[in-house]
Amino acid sequence: MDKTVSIFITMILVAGLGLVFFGGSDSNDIARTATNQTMENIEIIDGVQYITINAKSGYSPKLSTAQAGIPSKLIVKTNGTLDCSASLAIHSIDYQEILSPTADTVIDIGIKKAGETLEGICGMGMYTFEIIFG
Ligand SMILES: [Cu+2]
Repeated sequence: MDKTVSIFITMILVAGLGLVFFGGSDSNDIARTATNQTMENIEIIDGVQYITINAKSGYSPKLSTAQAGIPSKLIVKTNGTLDCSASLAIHSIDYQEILSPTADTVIDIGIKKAGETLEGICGMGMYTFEIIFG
């Protein structure tokens, strides 16, 4: 994904979150619905929440909102990924791996509490992604 597009998407996501956090009680439901619609990378199968992150020239989506309180797994998809986004660290769960260039890597992240965030970062610290649980 080119930089302009990913910056644009990030801006939309940040704006959406801003609505959730700062919107009044009346607009909360609308804001939540809008946020949920952008979270096409999250799927719940048999009570397990799967959050998919694509890793290639950075991570996308850079920002996800997921459900707190249910067992969750990250699926990190590489696809011909030869850049450093294949070198992934998630410090909060002591995870650090060099991913295969093309693979779906499943990482158990456990059950998160509301308000917790999980951040992934590439080996060189230039690319990040964040998942907010609520
Ligand atoms: Cu990097």
